[in-house]
Amino acid sequence: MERKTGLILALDVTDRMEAVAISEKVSGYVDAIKIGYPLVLSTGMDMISQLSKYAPIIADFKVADIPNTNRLICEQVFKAGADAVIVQGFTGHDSLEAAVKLAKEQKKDIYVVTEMSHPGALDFMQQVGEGIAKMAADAKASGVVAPATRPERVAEIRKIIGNDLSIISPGVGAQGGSASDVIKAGADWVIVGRSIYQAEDPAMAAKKLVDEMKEFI
Ligand code: NUP
Repeated sequence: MERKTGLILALDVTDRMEAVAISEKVSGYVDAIKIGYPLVLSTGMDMISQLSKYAPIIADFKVADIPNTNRLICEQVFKAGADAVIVQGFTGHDSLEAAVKLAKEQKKDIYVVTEMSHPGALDFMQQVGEGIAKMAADAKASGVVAPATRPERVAEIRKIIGNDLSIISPGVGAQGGSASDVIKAGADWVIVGRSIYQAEDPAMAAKKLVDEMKEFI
């Protein structure tokens, strides 16, 4: 994925027309559009190819299964036109390696969730976040998903993975994180949903974020 603005739109709307309208409005400000279960379950898998004309598509299905099933799922998602898939890391190295192997064969990307951005991630996930980051680097994944709500953790994770992997970081705006703070801490992209798609003017909201990050990118 090429970094021009540092912004990824999380398009968690459930209406096809709205999804297309917002994508059209913000396409000049985003490097990718992340879609997940809310949009795909309500509109269908063909939403992926429909939106791919506006920006590369990251499919946030947080895939978390045995190696063979991970491979089968990623195969279908890439076939539908996605450029990248987000997988969970807690399933371990073999599940991750199966997804990465397939992605490399197809010149696609896998992003691995290390520690999630919501408060409940402290219950279990944070304890294993660093180990997952190391595993993602060993498996040569394209990058990791790390929390904009905790820039200090993003800085830790950056130390572990080095500069070969990217960090894409959700939690800006509605969840309380700051775009410029997390970019300064070492993230390559911020992932932003509600603050853009629920804004009165989504293009203006996206532009504001891009302007905020500009000097740190
Ligand atoms: O740790 C994570 N936190 C998170 O919010 C991992 C994610 N994939 N996400 C996703 O990022 C979440 O499912 C949503 O699609 C987006 C953040 O949206 P918002 O809080 O900006 O509306």
